[in-house]
Amino acid sequence: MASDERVYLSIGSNIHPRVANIKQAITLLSQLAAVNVIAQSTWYETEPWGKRDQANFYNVSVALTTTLTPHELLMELHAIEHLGHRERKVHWGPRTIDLDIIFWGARQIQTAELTVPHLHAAERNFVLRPTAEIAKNDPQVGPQVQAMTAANTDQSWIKKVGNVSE
Ligand code: A4P
Ligand code: MG
Repeated sequence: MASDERVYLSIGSNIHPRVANIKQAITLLSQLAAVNVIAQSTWYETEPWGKRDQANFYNVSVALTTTLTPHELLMELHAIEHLGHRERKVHWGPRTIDLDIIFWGARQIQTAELTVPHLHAAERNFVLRPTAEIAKNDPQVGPQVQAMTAANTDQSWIKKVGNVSE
């Protein structure tokens, strides 16, 4: 049975078709027997963060429970990125699909391959805004998002997308 500890992912794409790329990733996630997707934020279009001379992103956050270990979930996320034709060329550069683990309940994880909370979560509107929407009532993650949001100085724009057609 899945633990009631909630895991939050940030999902992004800035290569056409952005919506289809993200929808495919969420479908593949929800098809994993060991993963239960329980919430999805609204859709946002966001200014590229870090490396600004690239196309705008679409970003959403999702909440899930899972019986997988953090390492096992990361391997599944890489497999989904692979199916989404993700290529690792430029750090913070354009990508068809990117799935990052932002929070894992109250856990602090620091291994060679995984840092949770995500290293840049506290500095990114495109992570904090959608995650706050779905973490409000989570006693483990809600307060973390609130504290990060209060201290966040990110100036990048982020806007809700009413009609996700592309
Ligand atoms: N890794 C460590 N911690 C984590 C974690 N919490 N979740 C390791 C996922 N992966 C984690 O990632 C490199 C390695 O990070 C992984 O193999 C994993 O072991 P990557 O996705 O292959 O490389 P990258 O994308 O070039 O670097 P990085 O640091 O992951 O970039 P980010 O942080 O993913 O940022 N602007 C907007 N508006 N929206 C975006 O979605 N995304 C990025 C990418 C930059 N700017 C953006 C957006
Ligand atoms: Mg990544």
